[in-house]
Amino acid sequence: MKIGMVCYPSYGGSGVVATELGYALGERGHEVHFISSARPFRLRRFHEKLFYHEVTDVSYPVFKYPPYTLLLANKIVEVANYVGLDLIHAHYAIPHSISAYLAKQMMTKPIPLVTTLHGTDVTLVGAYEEFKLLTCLALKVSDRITAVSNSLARETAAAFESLDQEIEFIPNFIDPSMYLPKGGLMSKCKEHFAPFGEKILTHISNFREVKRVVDVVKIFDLVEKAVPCRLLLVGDGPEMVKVEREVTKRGLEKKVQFLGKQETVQDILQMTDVFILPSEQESFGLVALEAMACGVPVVASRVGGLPEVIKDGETGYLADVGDIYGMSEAVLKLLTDCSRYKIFSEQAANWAREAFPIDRAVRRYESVYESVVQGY
Ligand code: GMT
Repeated sequence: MKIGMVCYPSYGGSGVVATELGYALGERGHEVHFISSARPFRLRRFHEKLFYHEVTDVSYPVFKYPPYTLLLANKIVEVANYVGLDLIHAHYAIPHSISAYLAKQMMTKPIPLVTTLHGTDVTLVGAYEEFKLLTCLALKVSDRITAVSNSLARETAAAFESLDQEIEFIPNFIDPSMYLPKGGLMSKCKEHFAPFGEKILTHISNFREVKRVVDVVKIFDLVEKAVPCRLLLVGDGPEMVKVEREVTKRGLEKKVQFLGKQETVQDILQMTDVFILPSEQESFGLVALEAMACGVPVVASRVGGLPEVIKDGETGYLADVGDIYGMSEAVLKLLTDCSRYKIFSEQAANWAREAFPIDRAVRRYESVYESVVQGY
């Protein structure tokens, strides 16, 4: 099949899911055409079956903002007509499925549309009622809708009661060969960040408010008072200034390292002892899965899809949003009990492999594609 993959290029799980899915589909003989405003950040390795089509930007005096949704629609038609796409897979209803729908009206031969929900579509509607009709349209015109967690599928069905289509749950996934547990081996890198054998806590995100990165610093401060450790903060985003201020206020500058945006996170995860994800909302939490696959237990908030990803009391611990004491106690439970830590670490690596293997997810997407193409 020839698949048009529409996704955000920026630092975030949905782009990672689209890209890894693309590589796996390419390996299975499909042709995958990424259509985005920039090259998706993990689309680096050359593959003969993978293509990238950049949406051209325009700057015209009457446009206060460049009309990205229209430019994307135009690019989708161009690619679909030229290469003969069989279907479009849009990651995010808003704006990608709307652009795809518009594109379909202009195609020489209209093709099916599969929409995958990653969470923010529905929370956006929660925050801005005016998006409800548009999101509803995006879902209605999709030939199939998938969601990355059960909780997101349920939440979407509840938010759009009038929707006839079923929302199919296909969990996010990892390629186990890319995320290997190192069993806390002392690497050169680990020695650099923790020269006296301190424990390493890590957080990776796009530093949006919803990620509650300031909580990460507060949790670290509590933990560090009991066990010598270091905090690695990976990523960048709107909350960065607040986070830096919190680190300074608490006098933690020498113990907290900001690593900025990183393309591959395996090396960082492999030297991590505990991963912290105290988000306000998280439809899945792909980075928590990546951490577990590297044998790193995760301490996170009990929201959205996180309880489906992290087994509370087996592969990590969950606490209520904002419960920094609960989360710091959970981290300490892991750091102060070697045998508990070893069990959790093994369980995390096994669970990530058993429950979220890439092969299973790719086969599920493939069968969704086959059924929409046949029914067209
Ligand atoms: O969370 C973000 O800010 C990024 C966003 C994205 O576009 O990648 O993440 C969403 O999709 C990921 C992949 O399915 C999920 O793992 C994240 O949980 C989800 N984020 C939220 O629900 C807040």
